Amino acid sequence: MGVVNVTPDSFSDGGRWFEADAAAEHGRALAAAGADLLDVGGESTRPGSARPSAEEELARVLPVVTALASDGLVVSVDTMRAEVARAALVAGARVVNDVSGGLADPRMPEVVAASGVPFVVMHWRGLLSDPHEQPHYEDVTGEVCRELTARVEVLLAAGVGEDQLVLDPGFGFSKDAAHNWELLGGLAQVVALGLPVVVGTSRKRFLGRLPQRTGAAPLTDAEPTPPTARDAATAATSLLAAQAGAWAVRVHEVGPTLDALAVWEQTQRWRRAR
Ligand code: PMM
Repeated sequence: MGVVNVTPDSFSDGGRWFEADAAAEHGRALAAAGADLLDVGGESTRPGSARPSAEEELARVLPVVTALASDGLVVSVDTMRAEVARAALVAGARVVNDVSGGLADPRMPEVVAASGVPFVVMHWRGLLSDPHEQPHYEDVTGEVCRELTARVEVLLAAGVGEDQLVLDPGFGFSKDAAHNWELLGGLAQVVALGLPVVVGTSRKRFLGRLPQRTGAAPLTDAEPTPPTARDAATAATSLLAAQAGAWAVRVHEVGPTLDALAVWEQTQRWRRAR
């Protein structure tokens, strides 16, 4: 899944693709590099960023979804608004990706249920209410699994089909670096819930604080590397995600992840050949 952020303020690619034409061109480049799915989003979830109005979000997202879908590319829309999801589906999107897991907009479940498309249900406790939230978990992986299961039950009761549901543990959302590392190590538990799983670690802050890069211990407040310097670490997390059984990884740069997956694939092939 290649990331197409049509936002002026996303942490990871800082507004580079804010113009619709540039964003569509970027989406085409990600597809040409091997992305199977293009995730188009018009709202930054960066802590403290102001929400765009629904009109503004629609104006950002729709031209890009239309352009990419009319090229025959498979598009998901990254939105917490039912209205934006509905309009994007009409414009040709084939997947809805909601970082609130359907919590932010009470009308989201009915839009998703009526469309029958895959729905990515991400784990996030905080929504946009408190950018400085201090997440607390006794057992992050277990709690994420339980909270995702609770979302699934609500969505099924609202008429969303089980075959539509895709889970995402929500790296960096209501989670600090230690939580992210523990969750990455425990990803197989999320996969064991039995639904397809998306993993979105790409360029996230915890990957910018690897000790050999910052010269500090992993969980300190050392100055992180810039987001664009985190693609090798992202390729490594993509490989771990694939090995744990993830269905998709959401990445900004497709090449390094495909290389990492190809390395694993080759070893599997030779092992099978023996
Ligand atoms: N992360 C971001 C945005 N959307 N969607 C899913 N399903 N999973 C994620 O982890 C996720 C997401 C924030 O990252 P960005 O600003 O680089 O897009």
